[in-house]
Amino acid sequence: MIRFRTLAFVGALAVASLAHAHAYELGDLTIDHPWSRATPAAAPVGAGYLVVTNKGRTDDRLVSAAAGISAKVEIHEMAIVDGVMRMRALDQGIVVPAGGKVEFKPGGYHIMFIGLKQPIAKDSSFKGTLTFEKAGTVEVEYKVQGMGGGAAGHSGH
Ligand SMILES: [Cu+2]
Repeated sequence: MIRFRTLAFVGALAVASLAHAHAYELGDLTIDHPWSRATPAAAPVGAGYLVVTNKGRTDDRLVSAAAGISAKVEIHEMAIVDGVMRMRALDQGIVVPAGGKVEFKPGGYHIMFIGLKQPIAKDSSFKGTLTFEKAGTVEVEYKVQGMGGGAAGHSGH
């Protein structure tokens, strides 16, 4: 019986992780698993992460992002400048190379939500859009995970 219960548990985990994975197709682009982190009550900013894969033969470019949860949304990069981790807005967006991908992840590229209208709550989700130079605009849903390491990197704001 113990073996049976273990199998049932593993099965439930597999279903849960499938439900958690989500992806969006837009022309030659795939946008994988947009997610965000819960923020403390008074936090002015939050960040979004995802992976964009380009199956096409021409480069594309993420030119802008938007979301209803904040006054402003920017595309940011984290980099070490003079030994200090800083972030900067990428006004030209980010190229998604043909046959390649761009990962937005903690400590690297991220979508920055500036001027949050409400805290980003754990286990919730919110909608946003991503606009690419060639492929156009796609609506995505960011799934919110709990607070955790890496969030401190946003103290630079
Ligand atoms: Cu940022």
